Amino acid sequence: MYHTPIQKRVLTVEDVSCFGKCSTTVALPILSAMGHETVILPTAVLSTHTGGFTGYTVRDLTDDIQPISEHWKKTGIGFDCIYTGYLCKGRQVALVSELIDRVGDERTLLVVDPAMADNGKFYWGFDSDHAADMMKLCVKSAVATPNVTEACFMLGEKYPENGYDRAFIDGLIGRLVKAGCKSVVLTSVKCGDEYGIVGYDAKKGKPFSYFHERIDAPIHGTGDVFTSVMVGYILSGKPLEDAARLAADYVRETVEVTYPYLAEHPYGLLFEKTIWKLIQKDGE
Ligand code: PXL
Repeated sequence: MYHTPIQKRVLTVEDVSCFGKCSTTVALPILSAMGHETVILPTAVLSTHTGGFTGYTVRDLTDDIQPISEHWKKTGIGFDCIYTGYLCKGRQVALVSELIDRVGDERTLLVVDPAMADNGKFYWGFDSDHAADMMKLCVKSAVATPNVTEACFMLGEKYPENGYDRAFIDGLIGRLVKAGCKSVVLTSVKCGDEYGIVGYDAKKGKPFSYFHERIDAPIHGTGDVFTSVMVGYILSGKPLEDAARLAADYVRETVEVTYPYLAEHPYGLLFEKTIWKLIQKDGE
């Protein structure tokens, strides 16, 4: 039951937003379509995600993290990957860090998406203390996937409201690595008319970037779709840069498919229309 030779097993640690497509409700279908076994640890249950909705309910599941993970440890369940996303503010982040030590081992790839902010603003309820906590988790990870806003906030810097250039982005990655991050994939990078990712592969000691023509469609959960697909490809054996490029292509195509329907479907990506492209036959 520990690690299974049949498929890779990935634990997602993030909220369940019952309505609205983000976090667990996109990670599970995507990772399953890509052939991986999924295990979930819901960090909170919300009636909807917090983008564009008001009056949503939030049940914080912080107190369940330790008993659930202790049971897994006793049962001998191991993970090829632990992928953390949206976490609640406060002691939950440290408890997730302890969970990683409890059920992860040297074979477990830790991917941290510090989902907490975008477009220069924190999501509802988050602040600079949470950004500092998320930075600690990113330092622990093998791969961190902040967007530009999250990277700035984790470094205690201001988001450049009036725009930035490529030198700023390269500097941001340099400062994250200097602070202890290993591989980094910076998402939502807007340079001129282009939109894309800039990364650093710590295994290869190599920077990389990948840009597309820009489409302005700020849709909640886009980062979750990106990281889920990237994790899926990494677990299928792709090097980080290839996995990140393929994930960026998938997100780009799915944004294009969603764009005409944004008025009636503003709360998430129409990933169900493109998910078939992620289905992989064994060995691919
Ligand atoms: O990663 C996006 C996300 C995840 N979970 C919740 C959110 C958001 C974005 O707003 O509100 C609850």
